[in-house]
Amino acid sequence: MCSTIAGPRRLFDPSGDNVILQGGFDIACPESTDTTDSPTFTLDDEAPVFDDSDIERCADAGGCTSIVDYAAVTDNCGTPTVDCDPPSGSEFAVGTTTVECSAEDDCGNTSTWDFDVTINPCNVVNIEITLQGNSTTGPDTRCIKTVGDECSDVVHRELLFTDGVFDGQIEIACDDTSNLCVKDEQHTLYETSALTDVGTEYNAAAVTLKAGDTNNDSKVNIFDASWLSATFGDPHDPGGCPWNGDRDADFNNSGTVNAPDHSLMASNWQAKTVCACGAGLTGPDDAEDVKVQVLIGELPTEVGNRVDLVADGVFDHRDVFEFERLNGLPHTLSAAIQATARAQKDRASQNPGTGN
Ligand SMILES: [Ca+2]
Ligand SMILES: [Ca+2]
Ligand SMILES: [Ca+2]
Ligand SMILES: [Ca+2]
Repeated sequence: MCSTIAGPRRLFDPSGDNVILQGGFDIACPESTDTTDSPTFTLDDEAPVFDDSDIERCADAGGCTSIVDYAAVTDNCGTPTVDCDPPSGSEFAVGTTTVECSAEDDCGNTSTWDFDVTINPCNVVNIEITLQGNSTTGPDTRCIKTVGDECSDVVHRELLFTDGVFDGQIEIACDDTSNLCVKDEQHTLYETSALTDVGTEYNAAAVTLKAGDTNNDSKVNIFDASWLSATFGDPHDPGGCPWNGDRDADFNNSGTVNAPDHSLMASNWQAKTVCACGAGLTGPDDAEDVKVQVLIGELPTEVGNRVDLVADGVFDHRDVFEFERLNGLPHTLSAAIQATARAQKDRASQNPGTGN
């Protein structure tokens, strides 16, 4: 502890390093060491020491400012008085602000310093994303697109998945954001994750991205089935980030388009998703009237040339059935497509004149 020592009672030793006090003192500056005749005190001539590291971070969740507390100042003796402009605990806007501080210890030693506080225009989101059916053991990178409220703040980022799961932090534009819509444009449908503001960060609800959307229209439909059939047995296509438009039906990330990918598409047949802001579906929303067949001429040439196994100029459940038979697959996808076709036929017969 430090204290000012009254003049009449203090004596300086010849070296100038110590203060020799005549007996009877119980407080002094700084710590005392008893001697036979009198306490001896080392003079505190050390100024307070500060952590002058610059601070850089995203804004606090929910906006574009951040409350910043500064590191504590230390001293060899007691707790110094600190004065900063702006003071610790101030709210900082996006940009760089220089903070100027001074400190004084109990013995009048002072120090001054400055450092920069930089707030970047981002908010941190803690999120867990699971890729449905992903069979990869170990780490693997996928290109994930995120979309904020009002379909704003669209970002494509490579995320490292381990055993099909990404569990970590991403940064989004600083804003009051309620939902994050998440998609692997090359492989999956959108899923919406609700954000909870927990102070400095957002916590996002965990999402599982459903496989099967190869053409990025947020529906698992006949076009995706044609691509699965055309590329069955092919190696996966990296596709870049942002997604470069190359299609890849390797949903389970095994390295090739194979039986598990067929199974995933069959289980998600007719699934579709749309973001809370409306982003997602492209083209006509034919959810009530899902296409169950497509003219071969409507398909890309490299696909059309490979999928019309029952050569009749259209791609439908019959071709999928034959594709499944040739590759030893269960007839789950063809059955699903055929069931949709039957349902459409029934609806059309009940509501004549409203069909397509
Ligand atoms: Ca000191
Ligand atoms: Ca699709
Ligand atoms: Ca695969
Ligand atoms: Ca056909």
